[in-house]
Amino acid sequence: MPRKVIITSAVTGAIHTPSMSPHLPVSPTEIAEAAIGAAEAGAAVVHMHARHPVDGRPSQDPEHFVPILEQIKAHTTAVVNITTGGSPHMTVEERMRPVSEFKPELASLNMGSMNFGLYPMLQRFTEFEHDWERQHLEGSRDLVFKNTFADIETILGIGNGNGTRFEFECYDISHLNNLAHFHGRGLAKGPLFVQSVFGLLGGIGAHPEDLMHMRRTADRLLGDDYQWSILGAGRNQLPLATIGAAMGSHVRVGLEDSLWIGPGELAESNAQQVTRIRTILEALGLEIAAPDEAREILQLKG
Ligand code: KMH
Ligand code: ZN
Repeated sequence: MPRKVIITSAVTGAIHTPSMSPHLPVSPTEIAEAAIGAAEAGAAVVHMHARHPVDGRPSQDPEHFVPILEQIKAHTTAVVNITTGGSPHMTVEERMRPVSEFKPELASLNMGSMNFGLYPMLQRFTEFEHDWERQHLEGSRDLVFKNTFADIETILGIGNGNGTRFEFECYDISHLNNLAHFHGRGLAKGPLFVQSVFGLLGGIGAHPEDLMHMRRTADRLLGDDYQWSILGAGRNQLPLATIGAAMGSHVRVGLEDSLWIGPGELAESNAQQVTRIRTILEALGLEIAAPDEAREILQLKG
């Protein structure tokens, strides 16, 4: 069987704020429609955050997820991947709420604590409709995205108890070491879905050498018990996904990770980014995984 590439679309996230792009999905209907559009364009997995319906700030209140999840499930068979990262400004307890409530087949799990520098975006974005948006960026100068060993173990315990498997977010080499530690203890179970995150301030860079180093280290530590996926932040999204896919990875796109479709050009939708990477993958002779094929590759409960 030819290798199939899983496209994940991360549709809104908690990094970008509503004033940055008119195309960032904010209301429950916008977020759901963005996920449905991404799935129709070829995303097998949709990675989900919710936002407060009044001012668009990130929210982990399960009530804010309900209308989004209902619409996605009614219109697609995509794998729904719910965040446990929430926003780096939230407590870990807050971040876990939706996964505890909805017991999804897939959830994100951040594999280490780190600085999370969003403030460079203040150079590009200066006008904000809501006060929280500026504070969100300014506050990242003195922010630790907390993911201690105890936090990770707690989230693994919730997932393992509910049949939820994980997209392991690895922002640096040390996060692969942490993942190998939990894998060795039998708490993180293969096939591990390793999401290598490149180009966030506080994590590994976005040079092809960084990508190679991640790949070599993952191979050494995890052997063949992992499925590799690539997430390049901002302008790195398409180049790194393309390099990774040519080397055997799955790919993640979406407005959570990049607002852009080209230099200085805002993406009009998540579906546009999915279509762009899909075109590149197909030009490379690669096939796109359908949702049930992604479930098989990642051994999800369905
Ligand atoms: N925002 C991404 C860089 C999460 O939701 O758990 C990683 C992420 C984290 O998606
Ligand atoms: Zn996320």
